[in-house]
Amino acid sequence: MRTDTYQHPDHYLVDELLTEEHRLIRDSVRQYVKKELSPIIEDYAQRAEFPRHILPQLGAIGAFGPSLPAEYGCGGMDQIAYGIIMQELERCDSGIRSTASVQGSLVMYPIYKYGSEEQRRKYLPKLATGEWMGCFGLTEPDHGSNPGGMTTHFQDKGDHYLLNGAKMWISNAPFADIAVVWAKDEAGKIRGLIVERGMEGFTTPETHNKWSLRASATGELVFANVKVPKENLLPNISGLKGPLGCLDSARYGIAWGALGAAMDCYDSAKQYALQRIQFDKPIASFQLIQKKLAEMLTEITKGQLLCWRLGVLKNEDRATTAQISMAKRNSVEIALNIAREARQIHGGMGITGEYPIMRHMMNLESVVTYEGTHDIHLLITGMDLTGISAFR
Ligand code: TGC
Ligand code: FAD
Repeated sequence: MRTDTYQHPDHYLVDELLTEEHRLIRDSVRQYVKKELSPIIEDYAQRAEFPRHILPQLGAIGAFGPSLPAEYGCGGMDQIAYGIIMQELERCDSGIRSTASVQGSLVMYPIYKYGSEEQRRKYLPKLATGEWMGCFGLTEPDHGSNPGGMTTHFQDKGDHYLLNGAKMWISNAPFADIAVVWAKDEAGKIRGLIVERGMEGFTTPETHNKWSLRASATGELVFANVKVPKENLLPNISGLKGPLGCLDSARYGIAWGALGAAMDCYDSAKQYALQRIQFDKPIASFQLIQKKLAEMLTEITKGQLLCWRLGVLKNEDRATTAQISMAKRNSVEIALNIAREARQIHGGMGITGEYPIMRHMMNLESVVTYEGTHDIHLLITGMDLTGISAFR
């Protein structure tokens, strides 16, 4: 069992940009992670198992839908608080952050934003505590980067909808109580439906043999003539902008979160370099090791400032999709680079579960692909600056 000796890097005193409330939230989540998650995460990842017992704990610390309104049992916090919580969770493991960001940004957010008042009251309070868990079904086997091509569809059968199709790579699917599913109606319009576990014809087979996000449960959603009650349609949205709007929120959380993984790798590498003796000296005394650490900290610092500024813009409702894309892409890229450099600093020990490095590195290989791949985010930025879409 690993003792968590993490020390947060803050070279530019970014903490001073946070409010007292932000710092309190950060400290309480960090304390929770150190006490409850860090000691167990490596074992769960090695066993490729999601620690389900932590779900009520994540609910209790406010990790599910923290920036949604308190009247639905949610945190009522601002966007920076949301980012900080995702960062502290991903500092432990991207899979834990994944569970929380899917629940908050991809399940609770669309129910809040696009749902009816009855749907909000029925689902949000239970999702906020973790009593119910949700998943988000957008990606299909043949439609990943291009979700608009989806073939999952439903027909209006008078008193219900009949849903057919399949979704793939769905985080939380194997244990989710509900799924927010994006499917085409008879006119080919994309709509959102809330599908509940237990509905006949709805199954969620688990995806096995992952080398990445091993402590997160991933699965398929299969719909074989599922009768979905009409009141389960999200009434206030139609078109691809529905799911893409949710992605803006989740990608924002990942921008903060991936930096958490980067900071954990950096901190572990720094501590290791100061203790590890070679040629009768700590390896931290060699210029090549210092170069690695200095470059890591420089990228982390730039990332911290980018995320903080994006949080301010998001609080003011001014953050654009392209700004969010840039931050998600940047954070994951630097986190992957930092994980690789940190692995080298740890030498052979870096490949073992004694240190968190390889787990972060493998996790980040999913993070760089989901919520829009690295190249899709580059193209979103390219489209924003040229006005020309290069997707097709
Ligand atoms: P395009 O024609 O550009 O847009 C279609 C409509 O959507 C609007 N729109 C947005 N609205 C809100 N937020 C956004 N971010 C939006 N982006 C676009 C757009 O204005 C348009 O509206 P309207 O009214 O004109 O219809 O769409 P496109 O088909 O060309 O695709 C654009 C592209 C490639 C950027 C988009 O499809 C995309 O982002 N692809 C990546 C797919 C993706 O990110 N999938 C993620 C699946 S969920 C996931 O991975 C969860 S992992 C979670 C975890 O475990 O943490
Ligand atoms: P593809 O779209 O087939 O892309 C393959 C390659 O082609 C990529 O490098 C891509 O950048 C490139 N490419 C594609 N189009 C273009 C283009 N126009 N120009 C240049 N290059 C292009 N989805 C959900 O809906 N819900 C979830 O909860 C969820 N969780 C996930 C969890 C995990 C662990 C993983 C791995 C994925 C998850 N996803 C989820 C799916 C994820 O969003 C998709 O994997 C991602 O959008 C990419 O789709 P794809 O895998 O089909 O790759």
